[in-house]
Amino acid sequence: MNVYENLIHHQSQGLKQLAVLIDPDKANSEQIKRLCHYALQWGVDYFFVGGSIISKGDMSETIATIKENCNLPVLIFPGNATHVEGHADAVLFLSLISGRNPDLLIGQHVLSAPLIKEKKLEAIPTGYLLIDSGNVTTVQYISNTKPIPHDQEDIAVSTSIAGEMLGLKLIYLEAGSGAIRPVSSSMIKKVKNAIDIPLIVGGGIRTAAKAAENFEAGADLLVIGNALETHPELMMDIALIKNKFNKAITH
Ligand code: 1GP
Repeated sequence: MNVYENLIHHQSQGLKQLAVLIDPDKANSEQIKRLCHYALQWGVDYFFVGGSIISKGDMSETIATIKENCNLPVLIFPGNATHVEGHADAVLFLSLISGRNPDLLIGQHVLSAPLIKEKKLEAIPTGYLLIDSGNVTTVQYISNTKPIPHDQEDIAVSTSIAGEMLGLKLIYLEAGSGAIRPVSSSMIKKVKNAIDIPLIVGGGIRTAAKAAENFEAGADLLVIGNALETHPELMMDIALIKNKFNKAITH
């Protein structure tokens, strides 16, 4: 089963999933090892690797360290075409559909597609929606796009439907790494009700209560990054929430 088939398999049964995001600029190998250990212990489903800017870190080293320490699927979460690397299990082939920057709608894709094909990397076409979070996040600044206002749920819904109609296979509602205000439950609920493809939510999730609220609202997969850099043990609390949801479905 490839990564997308696994996502669909879980979504079709109403099972929730959890991804840990590692920013190669921020995590050293000791931290990655610790995250891998916790992830295996508590039942994380995927590692995402990436960030808007990677300056001092190394994508391939980060992926190699994860692979040495656990067998979880690693998905590249690219900021641009230079972040694509052959040793991952899949790449989120992101179209920033909330924005109107052609480079992030098709430009970087043209640059990275031949390498993805050559490396036989699984590309998962993903509609990426940046939602305003109360502060200017790195992704907002670097992408040079305007986020969808936090309370403009209809725009998020229309954009997600359009993404699905264009053939994208996932919708990712993103408040931005370290967001002060995460995506609202109400927006998650409305988007979830409008699409059939799996829904990823991330940005600024730093408590188990918020994770529970997001799963309840309809997120199929949550992505947690920033908060684990300082509190890796939070992974356990959030994984327990996920396991509780999934147990309720399988029992
Ligand atoms: C960012 O959605 C991810 O792209 C995760 O955000 O780092 O705030 O958890 P955090």
